[in-house]
Amino acid sequence: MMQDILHPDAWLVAHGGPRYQQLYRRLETTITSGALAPGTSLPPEREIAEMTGLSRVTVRKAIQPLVEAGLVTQRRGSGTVVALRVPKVEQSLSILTSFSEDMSRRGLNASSQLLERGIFDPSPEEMVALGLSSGVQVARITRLRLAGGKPMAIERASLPTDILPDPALISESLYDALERDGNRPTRALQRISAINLQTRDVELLNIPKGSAGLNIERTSYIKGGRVVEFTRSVYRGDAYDFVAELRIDKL
Ligand code: 16G
Repeated sequence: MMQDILHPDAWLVAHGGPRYQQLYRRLETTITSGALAPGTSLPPEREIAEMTGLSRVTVRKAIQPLVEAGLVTQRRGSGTVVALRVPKVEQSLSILTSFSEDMSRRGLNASSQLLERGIFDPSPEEMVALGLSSGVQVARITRLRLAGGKPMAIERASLPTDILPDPALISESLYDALERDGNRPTRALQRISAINLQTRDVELLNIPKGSAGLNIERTSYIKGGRVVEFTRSVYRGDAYDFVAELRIDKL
């Protein structure tokens, strides 16, 4: 199992950024998705280095942020263990759809109001999420998303500039544009948490101050494992239903 998780074929891509970041993301995804159960021991650094073909220094650099994020704990003598209480529980979504598709499935017409778009210097969060090397810029597109003319969500999408060289060209659906270039995501990880909406957000969404909202963070991948989208969204709490199919683990 560890062999499968760590084998570079499953996660290492040529232009996916520094290898320690790629290994970090692989381990983070495996832990937060529940594929590595709480309490599971990670192999010793030396073995991870062998399985991945990376140096021990690189392996250590990948594991350190997992310790800082509270996803694993390290104790002398017992090595590195997946934390018993992983900070956020993640539900896997069965279908990867765009806002436009979600709304049309509900019989609503999707539209957008542009808040910001262009090429910018990336924030540290964007650099890590998209695996950007230093000195590289990022494409951003921030939109108020409406359904049937009613504001539903504020979405801040960040993409590598070789995937989206000109954000100004996105007029309707981002995923349609990515699809045309053969870069539509095939897999995504999504984190959802509750928030109390900030003044600016309630104004944009046109709902009462103090309303509850959903904070949704989506990291999307294309075939081959490269991250092509990191989007942070704020949804009206009453506007989005999130359905996950659950199955018993093992009989
Ligand atoms: C969804 C995605 C967002 C994606 C957008 C593309 C969530 C939480 N987010 O809203 O990550 O960028 O769809 O929509 O579901 P579009 O193709 O209609 O522009």
